[in-house]
Amino acid sequence: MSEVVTYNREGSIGVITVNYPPVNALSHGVRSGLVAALEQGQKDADAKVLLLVCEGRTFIAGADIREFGKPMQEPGLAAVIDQYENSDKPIVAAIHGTALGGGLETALGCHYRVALSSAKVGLPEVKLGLLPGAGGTQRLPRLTGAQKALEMITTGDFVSAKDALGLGIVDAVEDGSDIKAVGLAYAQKVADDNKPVRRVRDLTDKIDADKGSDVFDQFRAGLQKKARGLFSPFKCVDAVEAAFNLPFDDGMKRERELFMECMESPQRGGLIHSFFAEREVSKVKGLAKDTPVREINKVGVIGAGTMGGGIAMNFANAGIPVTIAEVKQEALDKGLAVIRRNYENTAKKGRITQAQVEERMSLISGTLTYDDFSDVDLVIEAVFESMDLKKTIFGQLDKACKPGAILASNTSTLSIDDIAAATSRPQDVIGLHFFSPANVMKLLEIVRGEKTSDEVKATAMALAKKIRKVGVMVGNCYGFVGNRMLHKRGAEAMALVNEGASPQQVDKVLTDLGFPMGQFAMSDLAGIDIGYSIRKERRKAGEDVPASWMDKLAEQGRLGQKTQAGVYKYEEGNRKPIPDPQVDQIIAEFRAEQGITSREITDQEILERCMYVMINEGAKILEEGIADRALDIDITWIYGYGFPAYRGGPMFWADQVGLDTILASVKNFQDTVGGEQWKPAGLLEKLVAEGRQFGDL
Ligand code: T1G
Repeated sequence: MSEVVTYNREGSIGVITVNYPPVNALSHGVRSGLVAALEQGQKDADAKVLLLVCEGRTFIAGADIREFGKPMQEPGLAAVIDQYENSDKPIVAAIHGTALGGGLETALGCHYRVALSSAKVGLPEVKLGLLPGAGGTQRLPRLTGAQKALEMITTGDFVSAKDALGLGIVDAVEDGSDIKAVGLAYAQKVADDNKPVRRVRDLTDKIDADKGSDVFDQFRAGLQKKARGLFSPFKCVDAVEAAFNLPFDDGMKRERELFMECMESPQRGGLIHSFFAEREVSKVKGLAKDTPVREINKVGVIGAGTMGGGIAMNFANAGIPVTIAEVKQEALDKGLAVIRRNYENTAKKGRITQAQVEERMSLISGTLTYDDFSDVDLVIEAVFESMDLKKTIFGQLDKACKPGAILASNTSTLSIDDIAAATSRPQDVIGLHFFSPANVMKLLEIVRGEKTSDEVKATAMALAKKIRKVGVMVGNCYGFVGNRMLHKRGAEAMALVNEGASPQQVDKVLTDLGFPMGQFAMSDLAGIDIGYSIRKERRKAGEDVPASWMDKLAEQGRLGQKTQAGVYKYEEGNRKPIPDPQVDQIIAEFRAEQGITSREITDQEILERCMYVMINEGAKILEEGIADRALDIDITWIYGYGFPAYRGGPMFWADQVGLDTILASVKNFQDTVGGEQWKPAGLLEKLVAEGRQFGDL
């Protein structure tokens, strides 16, 4: 008898119970256990109806993703589900938590489905670069019709139990939390009413209704934009369409073929790496799981600008009262008005209700004095990048805030240790680096200072989860992980334009790689003045920062999208970057001033210089322990800088390209381009010498 799947009978109901923590994934053990338990139920003459139910926090949450890429062990899931569907005794699936992927497919192989009202169902395989490979693309549309099946399968979004009932995916929804009791009651009713076996595969009305529909081509057209660069969403449409053009068994064969194409796509590896990496980053090296965490029930934010406002919204969204401090009433009123406008825009899109707008606004207040921070548990400073100003503010917070309050900075480049040194409690100082727009971007770069206590680190990691961010713990250095690598890429992009490339050529190489926008379009979004003031700050600090044609843009008031002209020009109300011959002229004049003769530059050189300089810097960041693991860098770039998740992040991508190839190119640029950025990282040389990868670290 399998350890993870058991069979017993309660009255006339044969109960098949899966118990394989944490999420009852369909490992080989669970699949073979399901078959053995079914056979027991079939043989049990006193069992009139069978019930499939799971222990723990959820119904089956899918195939065991850890088994992907390994040799497939029989029985395969499709075969298991076939046996359930062909049972001559009705089988009821009782769903709690999340019935996902192969889990929902298994439930669709059963004859009746009952769910708790708190449950969710979904086919999220597309998020792993796959498609439902055990009948989901053939059985789901037989219940929901083409449109909804395509929506669920191409987005992978979960559906609530209530909506699943409306769509015919489940037959009943019950309140409460005791799924076994709900399942037994429903199965008893099936037995008492002598309800027949009802196989989803036999349902045809929804298929007939949508046969020949152009909904499939509409979806393909829509995916051109929404799923740019992705492989599996298009295969999902092909598979669902097969359900409308082929008999069930042929549709299943077609689904299998398409599933295998997705399995062989490199995107599957990238997306599955991203899935597990996102979960691994929450386990910080050297931070014990049971490190005490402080309560964060009241928060202060300094600065009601774009970042401060967005940061405050995260806490209000999580139900935590937040007070924003500003120096002038006018700036405070403006900041609060922007927040209300953002919420009302979200309500207009139907994503929240007006009542929720009011509820969240009621959690946000303003002040002109730090005295109002005397009882907050956390303060986040979000003022512009000036070390002097930040030191002044932290000195004042040190006096105003209660003992045990966490003092955090949203700085994106400056030293957390220097800021902490302006207080008497450096152990309570940490960097909480949000990304713009702060209420949207999922990444929270959590910067530990030399003296930051474990309790404060653990509190910051827990807080990230509470405000629905992906928290990545990194060490303190200029630009931390994300911006430090971005600055290297930015400098190479600038150098490539100085030498002869055009901004749009560089940006196209990056968007073709899968970034949502290129280096220069990003500068226009962030504001040319941001980089300009940082360069000025660094020159003032005596650093040798090279001349830049971007400074000329700033000095001519071309600050980017906000002035409808930066590196690109923009039409009123449109964010589409349009190349501007005036900028080509400015760049040509700059080259002449610098005595540069421009040359033809290939896309491949642009790709290598923009990406390999980042990889080399990433290796230095790992060497220095600023990032503990390559996956910390991957998640930072996926959730903070739009690196395509289907490539797994920069370090995972580097392993796919081949570290020997990258090292050879780095060494070539060390000779031809020069500069510290092209000095090969010791770690990169070591890994190549040992034939290892970043993923092995
Ligand atoms: N396989 C293996 N491990 C899994 C897993 C899975 N399917 N799902 C979760 N885990 C692990 C996860 O790594 C973590 O481990 C722990 O469980 C808790 O997860 C044939 C091809 C279910 C909504 O895509 O979306 O079926 O870090 O931290 O926030 O068609 O996990 O503790 O060691 O995420 O409460 C389709 C993926 C598979 C669902 C729970 N299924 N999972 O979220 O906890 S493909 C999915 C989730 C498939 C068939 C195909 C979420 C969750 P650790 P967690 P959570």
